[in-house]
Amino acid sequence: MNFVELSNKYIPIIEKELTNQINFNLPDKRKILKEAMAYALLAKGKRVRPLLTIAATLLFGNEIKKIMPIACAVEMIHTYSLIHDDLPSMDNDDFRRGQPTCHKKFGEDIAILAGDTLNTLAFEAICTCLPKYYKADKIIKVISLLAAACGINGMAGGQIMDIKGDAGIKDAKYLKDMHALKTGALIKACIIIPAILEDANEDILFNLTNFSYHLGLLFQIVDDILDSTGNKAKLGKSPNKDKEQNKLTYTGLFGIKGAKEMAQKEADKARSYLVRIKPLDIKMLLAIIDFFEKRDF
Ligand code: GRG
Repeated sequence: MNFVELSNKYIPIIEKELTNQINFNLPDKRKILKEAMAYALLAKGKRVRPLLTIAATLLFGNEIKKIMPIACAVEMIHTYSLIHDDLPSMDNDDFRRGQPTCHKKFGEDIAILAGDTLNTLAFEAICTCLPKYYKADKIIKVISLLAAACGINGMAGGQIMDIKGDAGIKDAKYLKDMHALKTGALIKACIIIPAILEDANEDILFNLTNFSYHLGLLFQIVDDILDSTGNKAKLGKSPNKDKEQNKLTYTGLFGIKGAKEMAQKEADKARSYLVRIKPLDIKMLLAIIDFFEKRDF
């Protein structure tokens, strides 16, 4: 099974569920907020975080309908982070997911609210849908883990390190820590939450935690390479932003060749932790590592 087959099989299910989750019937001005949320959420994303969530669930042979609230929640949170990251006060991007950014289309005020509302809708979806399948103590654990992955010790923490850091820092540890938080924490949550819901033992949790750490770094190193080498049509976003904004990046610090070697090492490390949890069915996660390594969008 490769990533294209995975995407063809599961993305329609993910997008149908996202559409259902956002299908509010609103009689008043809130309609425009819903429109902005749907514009960003239902645009053409790769859906790697919900795919990871499904892949981690399938390790345990679970039915995917039980994990769909989490798959939707991680995509909503990710989309909120993209909307806010694109704002003029942050990365100031005009183009995302193959279309004008949310604030370009709707204005900054509505884009900020669309991001805020996707963030809270993620947790609402979990609280509404998960009790059908899991007990309250597990759900609280999951909510706490996901909230932490988005907060000061996760995505928002990584974002501030990014905003306040620059290419002059030239510190590989700072770069790694920043990305482990900014991009890696949510990726890790996509893997660990299904494992917790399915009562994975300590050994499996240990290997999945290490796997997801290296997978997150791999994703980000390749993202840095694509920012230097990719094109707008394929990426669906503007390239060369990192250089323009004097960002601290893997390519800036190690060059494109060096960054490619690092990506390969992270992919190998991710695989090495994954094979330790055999005989669980790791095929789908292996296909995701391959895609992360070779992707050009
Ligand atoms: C605003 C709190 C806050 C955080 C923003 C993750 C993040 C933090 C910003 C995104 C900026 C960015 C381009 C980070 C690099 C890695 C990344 C998350 C890329 C975009 O994710 P993809 O490639 O996008 O999965 P699609 O559109 O395919 O979902």
